[in-house]
Amino acid sequence: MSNFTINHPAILTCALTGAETTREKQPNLPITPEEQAIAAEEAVRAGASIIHLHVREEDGKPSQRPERFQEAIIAIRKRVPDVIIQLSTGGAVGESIDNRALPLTLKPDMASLNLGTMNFGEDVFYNHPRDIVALASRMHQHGVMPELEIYEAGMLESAFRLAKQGILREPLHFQFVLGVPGGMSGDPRNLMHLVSLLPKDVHWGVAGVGRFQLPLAVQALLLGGHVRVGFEDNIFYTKGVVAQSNAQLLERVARIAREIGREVATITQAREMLGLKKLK
Ligand code: KMH
Ligand code: ZN
Repeated sequence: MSNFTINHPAILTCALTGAETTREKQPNLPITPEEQAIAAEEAVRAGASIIHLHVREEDGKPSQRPERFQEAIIAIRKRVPDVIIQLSTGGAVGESIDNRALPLTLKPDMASLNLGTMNFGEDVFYNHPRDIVALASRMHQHGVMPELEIYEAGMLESAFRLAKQGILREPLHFQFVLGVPGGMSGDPRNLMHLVSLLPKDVHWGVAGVGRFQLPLAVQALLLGGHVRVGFEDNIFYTKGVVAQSNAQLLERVARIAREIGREVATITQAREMLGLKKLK
C-alpha cells in the first residue's frame, strides 16, 4: 500500500473511554462494561471496526485488571461479536509497567504499544526502552498485534530500529497520536512529515487530541491513512459543545470519508487488511 493512495478503505477506530477523561467533563463517557458495550455497538454501526479499550472500576478509576477487561470484552462481544478489540498497555499516566502488561494475558486481537517516554500534560508518561521491548515480545508470544503509538518523530525512529532488530514484526501498524502537550501538535505539517518518513507497506492512522481531532482525521482520509476518534482523545463535537456519544464522532468521519471517495472498512475488511484472524 503506497502511503498516499486513497483507493483502500479507511479503518475507523473508536477510543471509547480512555484513562484520563472524566464524567464531570464528558457526562456521556461510557464507564461500566455494559455502557462500553452499548457505546461500542453504536460506534460499529457508525463505521468503527476497532475498539481501543481502557477500562474503569465502578467508581470510574482507570484500571488494568484483566478481570475488568474480560467483563468489558464479554459484554462487547455479545453485541458486536467480531469487532477488533485493542487493549491498552498504556493505561493511565503513572500506572506500573507490570499492571500495564496484564491485559495481554487475555490475548486480544491487538494492543497498544507506546514507543517512548514523554511529558504528558503536567505528567510524565514513562516508557523505558527495556519495557517497550518486553511488552513487544510478550505481544508476539501471545499472538497480539501491536498498534505502535507515536507521539513525536523520535518515537517513529525507535520503532524502525526495533523493526530492524526483529523485535517488531510486519505488518507494522502506526498510530500517530498528535496534540498531547509534550508531544507533537496536530499541525498538518507534523502529520505530513511523519507520513513522509514511513516505508511502503505499513498501515498508519491518526488520533488527534482535542481540537486537532477533526482536521487531522480529514487530512488522514485524504492522505490514505486510517482514523481514530472517541472520548479518550476528544470530548467535543464542535468548539465548546460536548459530543452526545462516541458514535456521533464516528458518524461525521464516516460521512466525510464517503464524501471524498474513501470507503469505510467493514470489520471483515479491516481484519483482512491488518492480517488478523477472522472470528466467525
Ligand atoms: N493514557 C495515556 C497515558 C495507550 O492506550 O496505549 C496513554 C494511552 C496510550 O492511553
Ligand atoms: Zn489509550
